[in-house]
Amino acid sequence: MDKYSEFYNLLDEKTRLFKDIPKEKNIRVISHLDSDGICAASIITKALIRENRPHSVSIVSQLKENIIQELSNEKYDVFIFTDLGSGQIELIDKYLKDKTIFILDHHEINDAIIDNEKIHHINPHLFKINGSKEISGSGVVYLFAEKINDENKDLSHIPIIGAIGDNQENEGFEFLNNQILSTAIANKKINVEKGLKFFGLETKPLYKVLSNCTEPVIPGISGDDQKTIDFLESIDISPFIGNKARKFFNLTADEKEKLISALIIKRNNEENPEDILGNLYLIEGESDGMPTKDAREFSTLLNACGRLNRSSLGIGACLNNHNMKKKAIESLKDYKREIMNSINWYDRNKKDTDKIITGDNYIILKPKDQILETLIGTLTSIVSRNKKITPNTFIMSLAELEDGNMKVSIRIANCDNDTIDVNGIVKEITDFLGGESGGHKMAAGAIIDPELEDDFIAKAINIFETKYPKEIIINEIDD
Ligand SMILES: [Mn+2]
Repeated sequence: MDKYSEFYNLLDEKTRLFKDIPKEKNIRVISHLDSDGICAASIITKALIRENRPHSVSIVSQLKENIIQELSNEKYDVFIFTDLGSGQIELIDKYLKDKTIFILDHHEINDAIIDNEKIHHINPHLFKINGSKEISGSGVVYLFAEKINDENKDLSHIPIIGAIGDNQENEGFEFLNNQILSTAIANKKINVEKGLKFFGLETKPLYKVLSNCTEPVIPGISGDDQKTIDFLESIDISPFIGNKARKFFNLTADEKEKLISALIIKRNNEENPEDILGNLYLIEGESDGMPTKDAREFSTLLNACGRLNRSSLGIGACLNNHNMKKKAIESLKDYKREIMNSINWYDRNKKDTDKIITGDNYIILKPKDQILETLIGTLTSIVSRNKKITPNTFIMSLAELEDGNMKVSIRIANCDNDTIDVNGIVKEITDFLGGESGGHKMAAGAIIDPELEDDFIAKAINIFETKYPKEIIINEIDD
């Protein structure tokens, strides 16, 4: 039997066990804060409503030990963890003994593999299926929901939004995501079109979409509004009607074609001039020009709701609750404002050495409680993309969390050196000082005791200066 059949068999077996749970049992759902996690929560919510099963949902940014401990005090017998849990299965086993647990996740399994009559663990990694590329958390939940009730096929577009949120789309999807996509297309939930793959095509002015686009680059246009406007006029496409900027969907079919050809010609010295074209995943039934039309923008919308602690609006938007969808879309403004606040904090405090420490090859931000805690990683990433910062400078932020812990985020500015591994750095420090860490080579983070702040910074600076001295890094680039 191949790995996929084994995975589907496990889903069959676990849904049968799930259906045996008495209908009156109140179910506790815990999901992850990002867009995939919100998609996962939406699918399970709708599936439970369809089964007439009472439930309550919470969204968390990390499933930390204290959260699991608190859950053990709640009067629920059945817990469903979605898009998280596989890395905390030992803690779940420890605190939620005697409870019935379903873990529907796609993250790496760090701890021991536990699967017994109480803990039902569903994760593609159990069958050597790559959960970081082949299926998202919401995808796992969707397959589970589809087996509970065939009607849940009307949710099949949601795991596509989740998978895009988790960066699983790359000129199409891999096998399991593709199976789900086929269901979504067959059920008229998604329409896949080839088109310009620029972000914001549905909602942003066309000239802005083009000038903002640096990946892929459009020579002579990227980064320059005026040149973009001139370019559009030169091919007889008016960027404005009156003083209102046009959006891509406002163009006629002829204009769209003309634009695409002109962009490809502009890119004729690039490696793949046609790289501007890709799959667009358009949600059926959504209006043109709305952030809920294009699955990529929908995913950003959900992420914004999560970061603003308004996940319920994201769930409402996924489940097509008109009012909540409207509020979710309105939240994008607040999200932009919060991001601007955090960028302004950085600009304002560049010279304040209590708040921002600048060294030869590092910049350390200490916003304390001055920016929204869910945006610490986002701010660190934004600073790391600032072209004025020397490539391969470490950007590290330490900020206070509402729960009293301290969050550390670390990135590499304009990184062009793949020997740098920030996950390794963070792990080395937390192994030494204590705390939980995680991430990958280019982006990592930790949760530490705030009392460790100074020690953490000292140790980090020591590693930046001794392991990655500026001369070595720059010499490596020149090679
Ligand atoms: Mn996920």
